Amino acid sequence: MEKLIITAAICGAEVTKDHNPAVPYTVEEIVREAKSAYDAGASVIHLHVREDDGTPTQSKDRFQVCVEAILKECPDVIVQPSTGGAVGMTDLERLQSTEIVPAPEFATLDCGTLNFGGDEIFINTDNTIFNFAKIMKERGIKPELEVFDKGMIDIAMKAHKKGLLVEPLHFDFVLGVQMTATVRDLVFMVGSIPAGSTWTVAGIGRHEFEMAAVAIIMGGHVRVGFEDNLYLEKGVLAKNNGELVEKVVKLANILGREIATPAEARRILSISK
Ligand code: KMH
Ligand code: ZN
Repeated sequence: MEKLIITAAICGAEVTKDHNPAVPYTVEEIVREAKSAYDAGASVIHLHVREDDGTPTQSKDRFQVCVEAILKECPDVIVQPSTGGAVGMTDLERLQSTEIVPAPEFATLDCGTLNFGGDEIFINTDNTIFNFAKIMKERGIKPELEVFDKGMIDIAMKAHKKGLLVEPLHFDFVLGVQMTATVRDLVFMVGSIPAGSTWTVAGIGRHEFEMAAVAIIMGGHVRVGFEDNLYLEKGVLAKNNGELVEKVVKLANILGREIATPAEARRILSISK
């Protein structure tokens, strides 16, 4: 089995310091959280950025500053900017994170529209998805295909049929938002992607570590972090993202799976730096 790639989704766009005071907003806080995750064993940092007051932004300048500041402290880490941004942002706003220099190695590509809780809808029409895929291909950015249900795998395959994606494909199954997060769900999703693809699972909320344990056993990869879950265990807020990564490292040690370095993660994901 390949070594385990741990992605840390350190910030997100929806969680706030009211949920957990360690949620980062400023550049310094974002670097602090990225470093805590990297030091604990994360090889990929999934990045959203904020204004100093916590407002989510996709500003190219803010991404540029944050990515450079993270790479100063974690020189070999893979930074994966979000192109999802926050609910309600326009496509052009969202794409700014792909415009930094040099272009990111990796970025998210959300593969469908979904209910995001309450009255919120996160909109990704087919044309948005195809356009984002085309731009990412032109810029040499590997997409992580964010799929929140099985239909989104099918939409990703439509983009692939159009020649907009390059194999091997990499999927992130985000379970516990639009569809439930059970072992049966994860096995179904893994069985629905093309042979030779790689995958990560992000279990939302209390599902984070259950899904992590199953992925470790199945040979997939794991995403944790404040974007998805704020708690180390029931009723105990994590002090930093590093604690969430450490817990995955402990699970992997118990289950006999080694942790990938960023260089090993690049090889497993076919990312050339
Ligand atoms: N914040 C969500 C609306 C991504 O990063 O690509 C979108 C999201 C997915 O988090
Ligand atoms: Zn995200």
